[in-house]
Amino acid sequence: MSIKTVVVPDLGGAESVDVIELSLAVGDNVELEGSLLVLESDKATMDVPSPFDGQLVKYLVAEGDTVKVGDAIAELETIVSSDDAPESKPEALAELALPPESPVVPSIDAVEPSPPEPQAPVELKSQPPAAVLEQSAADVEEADIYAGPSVRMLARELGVQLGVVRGSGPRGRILRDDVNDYVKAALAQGSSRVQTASNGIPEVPTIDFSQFGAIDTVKMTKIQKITAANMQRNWLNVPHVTQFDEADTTDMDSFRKSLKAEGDARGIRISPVAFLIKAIAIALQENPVFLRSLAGDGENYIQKHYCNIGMAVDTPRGLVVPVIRDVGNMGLWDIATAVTEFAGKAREGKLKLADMQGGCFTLSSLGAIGGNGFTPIVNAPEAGILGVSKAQIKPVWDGQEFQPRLMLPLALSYDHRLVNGGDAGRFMTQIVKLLSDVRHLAL
Ligand code: CAO
Repeated sequence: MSIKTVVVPDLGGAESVDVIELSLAVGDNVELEGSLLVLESDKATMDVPSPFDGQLVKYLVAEGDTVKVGDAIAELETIVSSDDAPESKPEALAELALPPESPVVPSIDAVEPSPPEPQAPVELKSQPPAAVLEQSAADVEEADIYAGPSVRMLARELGVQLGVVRGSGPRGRILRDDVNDYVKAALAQGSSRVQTASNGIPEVPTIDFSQFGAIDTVKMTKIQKITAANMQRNWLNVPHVTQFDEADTTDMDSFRKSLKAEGDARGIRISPVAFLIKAIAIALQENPVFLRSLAGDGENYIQKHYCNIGMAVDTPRGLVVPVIRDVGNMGLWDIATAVTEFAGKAREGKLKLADMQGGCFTLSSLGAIGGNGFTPIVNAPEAGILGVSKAQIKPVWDGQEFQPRLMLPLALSYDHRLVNGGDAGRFMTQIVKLLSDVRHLAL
């Protein structure tokens, strides 16, 4: 027996990669090709396999380290049969270096893709009934899940579908502890099954539509699948109430148009969405009940003291929600810039996962598309979402006569576990006031 150093193998073209998971504990035995650790480039994750049967002496790297080809990553004590002693193979160390042409290590691009950028991690902690959690898993395919091989193996052993487990690692990666926590939470909820296909809700029948006419079966994009799972999860978990109102945006629209010359000079286009986000930020700060999320333990709620607002963006690949951060401290021009940048990145598929995390409240504006109103689904664990439809000139009675006014339809959906009707009424009334007289936006 002797101690060998294992080095980073060929990375399939990536210059440096992050160590995202150490698969073993010191003293663990590992078989040939068993996972030693998991590396991640910006495109993919790869499992570094052990080059022989051995025992882990120590890791020479830690989770979060960045490494490159040839860096030492671990020391292994060989466990070899007498006819395969390392002494008989003086080139053993060279073999361990796994040169680029080595067939033992897969190319980094060929392994497991990183998660789709717009994926928000599926939340466990604020989602109590295991039975309800079970539903969304069926909608998220294994390949869409961000977890390393050893975590996948653990999940398989425990019968957990990773689609329902919230990842607490970097960029929402699912860690071993997340799987263990999920099982503990499921057991604590009295569920005898961690995961099943159905949760007591009558299933929609699967129909062979081709019997009625020509059809195509089209593969859903990752974004579509994740959106479907998230929407179902939110719809099933959140007791929704939707409140409607209209804001008179005649003056706001005139003011917005009056900013056009200055906007052109600054290279910034101010759309109604920037005013809406500014109004929401002010209303959130004055109605902090909308900055709450359930803690998930049934005992507490989290009160946030920051103000990040998500903006639903319609893209060819599906719906994504980038988050504009710290909006409370931003002026209209800054918000307008962020709206344009995020909408552009969203449409070009360039959003990073971090761009879509940390939201407190969401704006869904269909104003540029049309419609009188709709009931948006709360983006749990947020407490509320404002749906905005197309502003239209309507006759409004001013006490003496009808005036043509540009009326903006608003629909506020909220989680009635966190927000009462009175809270929502105050929030909505303030939004209407801010949009109807934009001087209040400056106060
Ligand atoms: N009423 C009337 N007109 C409106 C309006 C409203 N509520 N909101 C925007 N408009 C106008 C804008 O003023 C602009 O016209 P001008 O160029 O003449 O000023 C035009 O519509 C186009 O706006 P836009 O789409 O370029 O930009 P935006 O800032 O209004 O919206 C964004 C940005 C990202 C919110 C939007 O493009 C988008 O993707 N909306 C869809 C969101 C969505 O899918 N929600 C549903 C989620 S749940 O399924």
